[in-house]
Amino acid sequence: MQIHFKNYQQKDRLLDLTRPQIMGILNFTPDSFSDSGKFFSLDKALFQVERMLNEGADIIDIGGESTRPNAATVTLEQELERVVPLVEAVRARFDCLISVDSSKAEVFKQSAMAGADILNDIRALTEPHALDVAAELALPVCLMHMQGNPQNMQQNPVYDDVLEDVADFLNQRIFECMRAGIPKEHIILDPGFGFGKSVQHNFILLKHLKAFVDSGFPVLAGLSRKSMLGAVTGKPVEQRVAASVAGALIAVQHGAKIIRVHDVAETADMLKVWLAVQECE
Ligand code: 9MG
Repeated sequence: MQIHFKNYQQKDRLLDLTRPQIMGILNFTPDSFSDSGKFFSLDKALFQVERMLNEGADIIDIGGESTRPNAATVTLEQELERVVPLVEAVRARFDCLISVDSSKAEVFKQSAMAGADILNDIRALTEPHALDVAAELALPVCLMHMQGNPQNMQQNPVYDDVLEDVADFLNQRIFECMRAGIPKEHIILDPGFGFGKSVQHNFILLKHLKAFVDSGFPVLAGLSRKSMLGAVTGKPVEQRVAASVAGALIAVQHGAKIIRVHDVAETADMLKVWLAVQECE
């Protein structure tokens, strides 16, 4: 499975999904990359990008809006200020694939002009103009499921049947994307672990991830350090590396093609072991 596309500069790009890809997370938000709580440090962020690439990341996912439960919203101006210069700086220094984690049409547009390759949207292109801009940019898009929004999503998530409800939503978004002119071959699906789901909902989705893989679309899984792992291990976020790697392995084993992670080195080791098993007789 491969996604061929042209970036904004009309350069040929390839998202090669013949083996699972590691997407390294770079949240460029005040809690992660500020100097004395006020200024963002581009140098620190670039150092982190270089480290993730050396450790085995294939894609760097750059976001300027915290999507944690109850996170404050950011304005368009704040998000543009955070994301676009960083995309530009990463593009100037590294030949990796860059995804931009946003929901805003203007952030997608300016990030693509700065060199981003993939649009990663936790709101599945439901914000104003996002669908049309994504279609114009003709980049691969990741459509994620979320019930509610980051401010209220964990209050009391309810589903008739979590697998069916998530699949119905994603099918509807696929339909809308294709109607807007986004080619089927550019669509990536994501059930959205932790986004408006109870611990039980998340584990049902993980156990049955193959149902999404069987749709034929590449599947992205983001479990890294999430509270579903804290719920079963009893560990705080900074001690969830092993649980995150275990979750990523289960996702890959079920056919996920992109794994979104904080802990790149540990995930890369896991993938090497997984690949060795795939490649032997
Ligand atoms: C931005 N972001 C945070 N968690 C995520 C997840 O699970 N999937 C995707 N696609 N993006 C995410």
